[in-house]
Amino acid sequence: MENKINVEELLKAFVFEGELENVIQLHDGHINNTYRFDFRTEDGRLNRYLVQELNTYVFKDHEGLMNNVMGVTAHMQKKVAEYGGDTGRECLCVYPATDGKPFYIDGEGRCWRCYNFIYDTHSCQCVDSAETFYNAAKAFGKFQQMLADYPIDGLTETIPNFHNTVSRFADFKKAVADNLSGRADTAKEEIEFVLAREKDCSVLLDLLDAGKLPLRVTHNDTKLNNVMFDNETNEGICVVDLDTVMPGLSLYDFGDSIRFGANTAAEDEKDISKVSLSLEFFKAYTEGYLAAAGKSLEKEEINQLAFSSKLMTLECGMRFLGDYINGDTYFKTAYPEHNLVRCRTQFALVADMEKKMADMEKIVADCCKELGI
Ligand code: GN1
Ligand code: MG
Repeated sequence: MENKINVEELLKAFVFEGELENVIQLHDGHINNTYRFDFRTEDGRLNRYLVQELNTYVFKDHEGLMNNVMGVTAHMQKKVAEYGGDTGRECLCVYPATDGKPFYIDGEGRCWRCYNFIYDTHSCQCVDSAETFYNAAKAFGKFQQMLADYPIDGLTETIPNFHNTVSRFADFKKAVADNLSGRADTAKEEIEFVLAREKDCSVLLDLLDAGKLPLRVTHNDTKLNNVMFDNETNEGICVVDLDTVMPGLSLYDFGDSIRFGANTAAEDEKDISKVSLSLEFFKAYTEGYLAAAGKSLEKEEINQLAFSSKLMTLECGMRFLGDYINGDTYFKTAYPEHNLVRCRTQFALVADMEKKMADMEKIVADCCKELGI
């Protein structure tokens, strides 16, 4: 579905170079609306920009959020420059609005921001080879390393309790009790699946409270399609979608990557028999991630890698199901049962991970041995 946008107004809101040739909507995420603006300069160059409408229903504090994004992108720009990388391609950069603010509020109250377009790259909607997933892992591992010395206290929580699975579980139970859409009856089995796993929800938070897991600056939405891959080398060169960069656990990022990328089926596959955890892809990601970030991880972070994959999958499934029962107010959906279909793939994946937990743990242990961690 294309959204109506006021291009004329946006042309005045930001500084673009050249004559506008094209506006194309990109359909990658479930939350924001993203467009590519193409301009032609007088000397014939093609100039592209990424213009994005922030979903302010989901992100209530756009100023705090853009403050995070400005800080984090400036920090990464500096790091990339230090190692002699290409600052135009290896990190995002915010182009401020003409009034100097990092965002623009249009006449209808919609919030917009403008980023550099990362040339000669593509995103992937599913893992096509172990190598691609290995490269994604290295990119997220490197991202974590680049932000390791970023001051955590300077970050606003853009969505409070985003990966607090205990509070997610409470929200879920409330959604079932309120049953705003009247749909709870159509998802009895799925609701039971979640309720039976309550005790999993507190495992990581208990370890955090006990001081066994460190709080870090994390991405918190490490879907495969949030990495841009170089068209020639297939290296993951830039991590995008920085709206949820906040203090968190490294395990949230690892687990969410596995949830999306090591699934043998799409997140919204209707045929549940196609869903399973690919141990090959799990191994590839674990190798890439530990190679990039392993030496800076603490023992308990490594111990929980396999479990975090299951937990993040359960959490996401619970959010999809909660949204279905709430009447689809959060995630974009293409048809009425979309969130129900999505939660079913997540729960099928959780069930398969439960069967394969010992294999996953062994893969982590073997990788650590190989890398001398
Ligand atoms: C959303 O925007 P997108 O599609 O990258 C969501 C994630 C979910 C994901 C599920 C802010 O990510 O938390 O894991 O959908 N982002 C937000 O596909 O809620
Ligand atoms: Mg995204």
